[in-house]
Amino acid sequence: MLATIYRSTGSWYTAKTETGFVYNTRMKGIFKIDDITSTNPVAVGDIVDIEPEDAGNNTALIDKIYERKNYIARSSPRNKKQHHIIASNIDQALILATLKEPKTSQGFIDRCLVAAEAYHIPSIIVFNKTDLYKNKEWDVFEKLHRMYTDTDYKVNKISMKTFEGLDELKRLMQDKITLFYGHSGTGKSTLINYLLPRLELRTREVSNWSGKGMHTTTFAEMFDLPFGGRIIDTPGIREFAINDMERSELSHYFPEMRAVLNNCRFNNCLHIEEPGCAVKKAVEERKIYFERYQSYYNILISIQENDY
Ligand SMILES: Nc1nc2c(ncn2[C@@H]2O[C@H](COP(=O)(O)OP(=O)(O)O)[C@@H](O)[C@H]2O)c(=O)[nH]1
Ligand SMILES: [Mg+2]
Ligand SMILES: [Zn+2]
Repeated sequence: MLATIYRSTGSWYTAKTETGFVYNTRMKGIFKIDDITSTNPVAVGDIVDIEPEDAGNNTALIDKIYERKNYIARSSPRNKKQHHIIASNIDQALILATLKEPKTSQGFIDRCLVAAEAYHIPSIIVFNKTDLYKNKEWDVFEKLHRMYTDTDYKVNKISMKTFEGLDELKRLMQDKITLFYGHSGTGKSTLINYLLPRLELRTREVSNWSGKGMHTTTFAEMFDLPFGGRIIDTPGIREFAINDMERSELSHYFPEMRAVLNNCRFNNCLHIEEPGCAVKKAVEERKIYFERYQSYYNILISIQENDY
């Protein structure tokens, strides 16, 4: 029976069948699916075959995990070489940002975009709390809007106070699996509470309950949207694994750099001081935004630090 994993709590996984039936599932034996060292074999978003076990308890065994279209991971705090897969089969990442109370830095947005690019997931940048913006914030918004749409990212603006932009946002999310991401205070919970019907919210409260003997190793959780589609919430995840990226890979995850880097004189060009660098030339000619190049440089430096 085909099912999708909605939640993982230790060795148990909540799976929902195509007809909407929910099972508590476990792995049948141990099997390896990806060629990566992962601390968790089953992830939220995985499509699996399940075999119902005990009708009274709604339990089932997972027979098979289908190949993942994509996944996001974070490195394990104990061992940087080990990965914890947060979620899989994602259609798009929604990066929630704010320009006031609190202000999201451009650097943070770019790091999110790079991580999503590395995992082959398209991104939408959503600026929340527009009700708080004054001239100063609108100037920043216009600048960022131009920069990111020029780089072919979708940019939206919403307010959870005035409900500006929410219909358009729902249209973008309809029938898709959207991963929610943003630093705390941006209004992620407010937006999710608005999108989900009451029934889904109740499961949300239950799943966050940390009782005796229950491990709250829930790093991601999927919910059905009433208008079609699903969202994946990532509570408590501060950053996706960007730190195991090779320095030479980084520019490939900036679409505007990816478009020109084949013209660099050296094929191992890091686009810093090398002669004949097509990326730096594009920055000088203002074909690549200097601010994006700056983010590139800052991330590059942070990768170098991780090497030692
Ligand atoms: N003015 C204003 N406040 C908002 C908006 N959205 C959320 N907030 C407030 O921002 C604070 C943080 O929201 P929350 O949803 O908890 O953020 P989270 O940390 O991302 O989950 C709360 O006090 C919300 O009421 C908005 O559009 N406008
Ligand atoms: Mg929250
Ligand atoms: Zn170069």
